[in-house]
Amino acid sequence: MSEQIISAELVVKHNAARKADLDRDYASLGERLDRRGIAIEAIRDKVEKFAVAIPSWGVGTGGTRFARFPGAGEPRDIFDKIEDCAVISQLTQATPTVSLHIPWDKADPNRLKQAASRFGLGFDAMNSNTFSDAKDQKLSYKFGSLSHADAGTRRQAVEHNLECIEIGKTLGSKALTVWIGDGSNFPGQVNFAKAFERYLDAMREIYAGLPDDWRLFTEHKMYEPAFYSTVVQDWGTNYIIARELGDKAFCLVDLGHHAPNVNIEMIVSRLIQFGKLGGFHFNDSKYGDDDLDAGSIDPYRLFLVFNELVDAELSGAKGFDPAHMLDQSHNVTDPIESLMLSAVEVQRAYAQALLVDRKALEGFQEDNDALMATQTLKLAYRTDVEPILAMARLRTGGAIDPVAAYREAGYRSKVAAERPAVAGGGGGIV
Ligand SMILES: [Mn+2]
Repeated sequence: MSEQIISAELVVKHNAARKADLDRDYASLGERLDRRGIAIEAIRDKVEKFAVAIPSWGVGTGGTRFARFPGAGEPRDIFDKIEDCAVISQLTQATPTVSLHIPWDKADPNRLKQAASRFGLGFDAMNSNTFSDAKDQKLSYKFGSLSHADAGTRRQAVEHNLECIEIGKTLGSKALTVWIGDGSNFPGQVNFAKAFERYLDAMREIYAGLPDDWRLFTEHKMYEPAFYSTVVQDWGTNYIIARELGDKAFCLVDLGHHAPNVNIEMIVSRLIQFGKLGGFHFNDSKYGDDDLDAGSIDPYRLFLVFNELVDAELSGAKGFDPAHMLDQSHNVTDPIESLMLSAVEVQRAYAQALLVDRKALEGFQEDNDALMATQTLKLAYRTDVEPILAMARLRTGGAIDPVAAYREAGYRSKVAAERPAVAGGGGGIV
C-alpha cells in the first residue's frame, strides 16, 4: 500500500458525509442514461481507467511575463513537487504519473524513483529544456538550440536530449517530449529552410538514441518566445517532423499553441487518421498560450477534442494511444486545486464524449441533417456527468469533492509552515 499524504480517515469522513446524495444523483443519472441505451457502469469503468499526467512545473506558481507572485508553501525542489503531485493523485485518482522537466527537476534518478514510488506514482514523458540557459551552461540558447547556426550549440542541445532519455530510462519513462523556443523576431533574421534542415538533422540524432519501446513527441507552437517565426510553428510542420523521423515519432498537441479560433479538433482528427497523434498538453486559452486551467474558457472545445479521441478509440484506429498531460501555469489560484480541477475537467470531457450516440450521428451525417447531427453532440455535452466522475473517485479511494477535501485537510497551510518562501523576482512564465 502506498503512502498517503492526506489522512485516509479524513477522506473517508469527507466521503461519508456526501455519499447518500451521490448515490441518489448517480441512480437518477443512471436511469436517464438507461433510457438512451447507455449503461452508466460502462462509462464509469472507462472513467476509472482514464489517466492524465501532472507536469512537475505545474505545482509551482507560474505567472505572467511581467511578474510572478510566489504562493505560500511552494515546492522548493522536485521532491516537494512529487509530494504535491501525490496529493493531487490521492484525491482525484486520475493522475498516477508525473512528467519531469530537465534540468529543472534534475536529481539522482534512483532517489527520484524512490520518492515517487513511495506514493505509488510513476513517470510520464521526459521534457527537455533548450529554451533557456541552465546555470554554468557552456553555450547559450539565446539564438536557438537544435536549429542554431552554430554546430557546437546544436551538439550541446542534442546531448542534453540524450541525457534526458538516459535519466528517463532509470525512472521508467517511455517518452521524450521536445519543445524548442527556436525561431526569429525579425523578417530575414533566419533562413526558414536552413533552420528547419538543421533542426531535422539534430532531431535525427536524438531519435537514434531512443530506446525501441520509447516514443518521441514533438510539440509545435505558433509564436513565443520568438514573435516572427518559430521553427516548429504548426501541426503541418510537426507532421513533417514525425514523418521524417520514423515510426516512434509522434506529434504532441498543446491546446494553447495555435492561432485563436483554429479548429483544433480537426487537427486532432487529421493526426489520428495518419497515425501520428502522440498526445496532448491540456490547458485552455482565450488569446494565446495562456496556460489556463483545462476547460475554464471553452469547455465545448475540450469536449469536441475528446469527441475525436473517443471516435478513434471506439473505431480501433491503428496505433492510437495518446498520452494525456496537463500543461498549465497558475498565477492566481492554488496550483494543486487548479490541477485537480483540470484533471477532472479532462475526465469530464472524456465521459461526455463517451455518451455521444455515434450510430445516430453517422445516420444524420449521411442524411445531411446538420441540425440533428450537431444536436447529437450537444445532447452528450449537456449531460451532467459529475455523478459518474464522483462515483469513480469514491470507488478508487479518491474524494467525492477533491477541492473541499483538500481544503478540509489544510495541506497548504501545513506545507507553508514547513517550506520557507522561495525568493521571488524575475520573470514569471514557466
Ligand atoms: Mn506544452
